[in-house]
Amino acid sequence: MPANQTSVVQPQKIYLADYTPPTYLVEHVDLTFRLAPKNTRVLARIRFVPNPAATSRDFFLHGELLTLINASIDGTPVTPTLVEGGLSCDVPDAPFTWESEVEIAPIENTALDGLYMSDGMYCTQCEAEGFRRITYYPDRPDVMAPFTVRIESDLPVLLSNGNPADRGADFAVWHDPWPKPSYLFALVAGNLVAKRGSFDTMSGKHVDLAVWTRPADAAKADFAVGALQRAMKWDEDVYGREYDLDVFNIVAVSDFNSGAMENKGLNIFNTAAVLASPDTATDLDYERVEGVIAHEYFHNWTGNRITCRDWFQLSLKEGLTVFRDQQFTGDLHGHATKRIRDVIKLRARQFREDNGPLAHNVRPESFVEISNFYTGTIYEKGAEVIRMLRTLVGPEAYAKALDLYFARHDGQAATIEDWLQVFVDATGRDLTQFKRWYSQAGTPRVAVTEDYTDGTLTLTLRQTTPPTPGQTDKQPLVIPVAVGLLNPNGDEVVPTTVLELTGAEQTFTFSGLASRPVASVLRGFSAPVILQREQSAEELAFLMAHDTDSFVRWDSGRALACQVLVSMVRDHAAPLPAYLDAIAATLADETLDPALRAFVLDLPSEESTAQTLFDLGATPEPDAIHDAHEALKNHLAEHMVTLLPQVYAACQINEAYTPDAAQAGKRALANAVLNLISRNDGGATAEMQFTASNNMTLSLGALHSLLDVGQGRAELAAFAQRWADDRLVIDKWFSLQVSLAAPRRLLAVLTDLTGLESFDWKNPNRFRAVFGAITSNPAGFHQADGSVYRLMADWLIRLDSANPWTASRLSAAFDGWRRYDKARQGLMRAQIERIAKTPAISREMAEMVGRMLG
Ligand code: 0A1
Ligand code: ZN
Repeated sequence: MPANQTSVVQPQKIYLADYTPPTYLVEHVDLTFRLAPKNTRVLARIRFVPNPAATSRDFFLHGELLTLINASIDGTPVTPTLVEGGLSCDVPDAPFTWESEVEIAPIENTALDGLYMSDGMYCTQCEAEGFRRITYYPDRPDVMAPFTVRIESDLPVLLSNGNPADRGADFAVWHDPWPKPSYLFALVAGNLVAKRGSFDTMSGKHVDLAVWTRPADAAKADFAVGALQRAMKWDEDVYGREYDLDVFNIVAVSDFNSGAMENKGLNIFNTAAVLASPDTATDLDYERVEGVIAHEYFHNWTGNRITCRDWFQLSLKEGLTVFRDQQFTGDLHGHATKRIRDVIKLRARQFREDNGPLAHNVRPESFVEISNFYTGTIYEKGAEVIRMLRTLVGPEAYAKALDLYFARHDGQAATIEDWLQVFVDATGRDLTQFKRWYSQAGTPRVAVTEDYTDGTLTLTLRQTTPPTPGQTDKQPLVIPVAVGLLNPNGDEVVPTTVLELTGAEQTFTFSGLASRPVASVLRGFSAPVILQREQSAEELAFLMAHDTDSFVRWDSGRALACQVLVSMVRDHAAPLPAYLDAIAATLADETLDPALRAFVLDLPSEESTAQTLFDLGATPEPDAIHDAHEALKNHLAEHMVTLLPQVYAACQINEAYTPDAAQAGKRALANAVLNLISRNDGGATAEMQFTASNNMTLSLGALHSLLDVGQGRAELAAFAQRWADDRLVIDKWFSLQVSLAAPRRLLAVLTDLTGLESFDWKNPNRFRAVFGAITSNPAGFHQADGSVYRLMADWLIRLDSANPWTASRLSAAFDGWRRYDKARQGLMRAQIERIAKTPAISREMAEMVGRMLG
């Protein structure tokens, strides 16, 4: 190792290849909770039976941060051996009943993992390995059992999984008949109110629905009830999946590490992912709330009834459930906008991950902490893999394979192999090569070249995947490339055709053409790849104007914007007139959906321009990139000075607010146009919009535009005052100031914001509002003196001591460190190493920084 490198000790890894079946299975679990903030008692009575498939009879129960009070086997007290991470004990080689009593302190649980408290309410988060902080148990997903839970507390609302079984003045009993792994266990106790609804299933079963909130949030829960009903209906109509309990409860909690959790019959949600009202939530928030509710509900079949054998299979439930929620949102609100939004997210989150030190397989082969693998790769790339599978086999065969999956694996803990096998059995297709998508990391590049001779177009596709950590040798994948051809007059001559690229290089021909066509490639973003294609500005503008595929129309605009930005940064060139004209033409086209026109105005992020430059062999210079983006927006504003106010006027809405796609599209366009108008009028229109707005979409859009042009101080203050009691809105206030701070002011802004009393850093939403927003201000983050790196590292270290889950995911902000100049690399590396060497850093954080340095 070179002298200037420091070694960082990596914590112990576990490997997929080391999987062994559980030694004992569980027939039934009985839990009693005597709730108290500092000393909750948990009594467990667990019926174990030897697993015939096991290779040993060693008995080990996971347990962390538990004080064992007593334990017995079949009524006889035992003294187990306590070891790090759990206990072992001599047990019979026959069925037996284990009983234990432990004490835990939910009020001290700042990690929000296991049983914890939020606003005086008890709640749980057990995925992936939180149940072991509640009681001793084989806390692994392939141990499934029915649970009976008794909660003793004088709090008014006491909830757990399954159906209500008994209720007294100070206790409640719940029974969940469906065998489940411990990660799906949940308990809630608090002073909550319910918005109620109901759903009659396709076989006529009545289900009571409730969304539980703090009393102050009651008015924001109506939308969630409707969203849940829509999700339940859709899963019956499209996947034939029916709900299987008498009740379905959702609880909103302010302190939550993630978006939401699919616990059986008792979903627990971050308030941000479930509450919505027109004056506090944006259109995007509404879409997200509906999507997350659907996602968690869909897990009831893809995750709960069929769960994962081990955590390496995480994408089995997550990739599939994301794909299902994407289909749902597309069906309800339009596939064109949904697809574009999903691709923007995939490229920002997953492509970035795949291109850096944190790249990993959709099915990882080793990890230290599974909590570090709730990633864009497991979720979004996992969903893309399923989308490709559906494209390759077709919708009917996909439906047949899914029916087989549910029939064959209901009640089981399954693997990726099981998943692929149902496709093999339903279609007869060989998926050996396709399976590489699960075992090969990195984003494939697909280079496209074309040749036209005598009425025949030959497309040559060549695939390569760059090396990723620990994986230098990449094999060709099966890549479905959807292609269509247009005549020079804009008519489609060859409709969408899916080319199957399986070799490193392949050619495809289209003959009988009357003239040289324009090829529209990767329609609908048919595979998660980076297209490498030399295209003239004219051709891109042509596709923007004429393609029948809305994704390619939009993406051609993106590709053109990328070219323009790169030449502005590298050559200080003025933006191509062809680009400005194409944008103006799209914006003026009233036949186009306003939502799609809004997307066309949305420039690639500064982060993505940095990656593009890096891919071209240049060292990205964050300030220059920021200046180019600003300059391009100014050029666009100037170029469309008369058009912008016309479009703005045309998308004003006079009816009452609804979050539906038609209204949301108009507001998105109004806000996008306003952003450019502000560059021409110094923010005058935005001030008016801010004052007149009666919904959060337009208020926030106006504030965004004002901050973008260095205005908005008074509006920010008014906003803070008006929403002082609404944490979710104040999160937006924090976020906006960080993401839109002038780069040189970011350090001061962060120092001010983190000094406020309202900066409750232990609340994950508030911490994320500030430090999660930094990545959308790259020129601010990459200040040449390294001051923002240092501040960020200070706060990550601080948060890590309280909440490793949230801290370690936000540490990924440093993952692009090798892309920058030597000075910045050194500064970032120094901070990553400082985190790594901090005494008592969590295993989660140690793994993340270790991988980033590795
Ligand atoms: N299964 C959940 C995601 C989730 C994972 C971990 C958590 O712990 C902090 C919470 C939620 C989902 O996919 O929605
Ligand atoms: Zn999920």
